[in-house]
Amino acid sequence: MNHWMRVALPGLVTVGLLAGCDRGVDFDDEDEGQGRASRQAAPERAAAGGSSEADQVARERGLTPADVVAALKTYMPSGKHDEYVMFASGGHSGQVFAIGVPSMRLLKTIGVFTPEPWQGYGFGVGEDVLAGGDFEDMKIRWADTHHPGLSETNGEYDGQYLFIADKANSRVAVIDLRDFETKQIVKNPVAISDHGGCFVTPNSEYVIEGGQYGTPRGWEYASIEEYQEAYRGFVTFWKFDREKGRIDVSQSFAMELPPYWQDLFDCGKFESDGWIFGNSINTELATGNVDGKSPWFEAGVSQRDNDYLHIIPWRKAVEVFKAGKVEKMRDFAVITLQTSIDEGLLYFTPEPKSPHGVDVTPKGEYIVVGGKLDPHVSIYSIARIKKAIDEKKWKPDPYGVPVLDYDATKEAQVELGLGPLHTVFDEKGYAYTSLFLDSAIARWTLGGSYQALHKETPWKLVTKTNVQYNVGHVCAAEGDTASPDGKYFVALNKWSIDRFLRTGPLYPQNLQLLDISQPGERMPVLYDMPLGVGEPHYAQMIKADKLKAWSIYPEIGWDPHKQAVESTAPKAGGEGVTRDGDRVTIMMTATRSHFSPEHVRIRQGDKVTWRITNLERTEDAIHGFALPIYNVNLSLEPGETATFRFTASKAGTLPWYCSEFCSALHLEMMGYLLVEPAATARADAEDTESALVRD
Ligand code: RUQ
Ligand code: CUA
Repeated sequence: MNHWMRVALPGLVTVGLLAGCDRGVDFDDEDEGQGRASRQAAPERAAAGGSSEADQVARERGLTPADVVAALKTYMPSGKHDEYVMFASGGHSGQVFAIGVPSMRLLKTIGVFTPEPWQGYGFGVGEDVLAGGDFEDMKIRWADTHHPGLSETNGEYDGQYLFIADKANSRVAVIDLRDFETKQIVKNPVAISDHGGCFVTPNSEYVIEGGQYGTPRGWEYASIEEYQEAYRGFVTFWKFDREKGRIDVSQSFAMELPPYWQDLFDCGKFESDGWIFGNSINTELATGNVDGKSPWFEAGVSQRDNDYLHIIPWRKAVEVFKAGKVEKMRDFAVITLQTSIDEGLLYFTPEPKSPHGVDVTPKGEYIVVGGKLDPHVSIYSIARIKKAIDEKKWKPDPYGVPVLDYDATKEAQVELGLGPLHTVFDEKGYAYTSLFLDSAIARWTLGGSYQALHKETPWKLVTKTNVQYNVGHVCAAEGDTASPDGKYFVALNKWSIDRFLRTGPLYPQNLQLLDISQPGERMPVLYDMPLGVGEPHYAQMIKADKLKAWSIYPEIGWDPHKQAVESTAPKAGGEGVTRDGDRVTIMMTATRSHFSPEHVRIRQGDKVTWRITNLERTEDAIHGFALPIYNVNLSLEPGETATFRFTASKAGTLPWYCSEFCSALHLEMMGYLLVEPAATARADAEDTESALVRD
């Protein structure tokens, strides 16, 4: 470890503390390699001696040499930018988090399924987007976001769009990464719950949403006793129109599956291009302790030794959909199970009981399935799968779906430890799998064409790093693309016992950053990031320079929903209030530090259309617009125009104000909405001839 013995810190002279080696402290031990648990074993071995300021700080804070290295690797000096951005699902917050890596600083929470007042999402504008996810007359304003999926070109993140699914209500959202805003939410018309979404095809032609719990088709009712016949699983193919930046529901379709509780899905690439893979966890068709005698779900769904990996040639499914061989369910095209079987769209192969996670290797040859209740990961090869299909090496399942021979499709099994779940990859030919029960990350070697990258024994465990605790998903830099970067790895831990100051019985989640840049056995934990907003499930980490986010909207009067200039938007000089009967239109502009007009006089009962344009062309010159009682709060970004509507049912004198501290005179950036009570307004109206109210 001599290479870091003399490191220059910004603003400090060469750090003397790292010369501690010279004074007999052995830094080159396995502390650094094996995470915090073992590092804590030797806190007394804090950097010794030395006289520099850094040395003194390390000593006073009781930092070990490994701590100091971790700090040096993650510290981001003021004004410097992170190399990667990780998009993490927000779990039951319904949102998405953008986090800088390696600093692990939260850059933004993106409002997706849940209203978000700072972004003015769902408080005056954005309701139409949120309403896209409603079910009939039921307003749904939360979500359990699971798997974010960045748009891809040739199997690489292209930085244009992000998709995220809601497990609770089976919905999918589209986020435009030019402004990091949610543009669309679609409700799945046939499936009630999902899990395996979102995963995109290598050129984002389709956004895949895999189902979860078996349900009656089309949100209908059927008793639990009819499970086998009336319940089904689904996988949905949402057609993405990149030009429009929207999912085209009319070109989307679902495939009906047996009610096996489909779990995760992933898309093939290169050799496996045109295929998708999904696992399942209830081929037992268990229905829980419905009669007081049957096992609880937890035992009932784990009785068989095997479940089924689902193998679907999606391009072929698209052809079948385009040929019109579909049934309509709630106006949505569905390829029935029988059609899938007849057309060769669905195959199974056994996987160890109740597995979890299915991940395609970077070059697409292999599919890795986490054992969950089995200590192995099972690796299948697409070449073997194709061969088994060609040679018809199968037996039908009870629904008639061909189940391929396990040995014919399996490439390898690697024993990793307890509770293997999800796998990501690096550039060195290693795979990384979360071990939920072991609370560890396993690094293991891939075989086949990856062999040349590491020259170690293929399909073998290399090392494990402990994490705190109960790790679910994992994320590595570009770790599920065609060309992973390695370097950084994040464990998304479900529990955080003893890691942070206590915040009551609800603990934060713990996102732990690991350094995976060195081959072999060193894979140290660098940083703990508490996240107190919701439980992130999957995350994806993209090279920051691939993101081309706007600093201001391209033109004044920009409508972010259309991503185009709105020609009728309020302009400087065109401000005012006009009336047509009881319809009032307010044309307003905002700039530092005033709204124009500053007074709006209306009458109780008026139907109000309020439009505001932010005239600013300066980066970060945001104006808010907060209006009491009427539940309005906007975020007007430079150039943005917004329109909101309400009926002025409550009379009163309401001060509105700018809710972003935009200038020294921000407190003065306000105005009055004067809503005359109905009775007074009637009397006044008789006195007034003008229908035009000008401020
Ligand atoms: S899966 S529990 Cu991403 Cu591990 Cu949802
Ligand atoms: Cu504009 Cu504060």
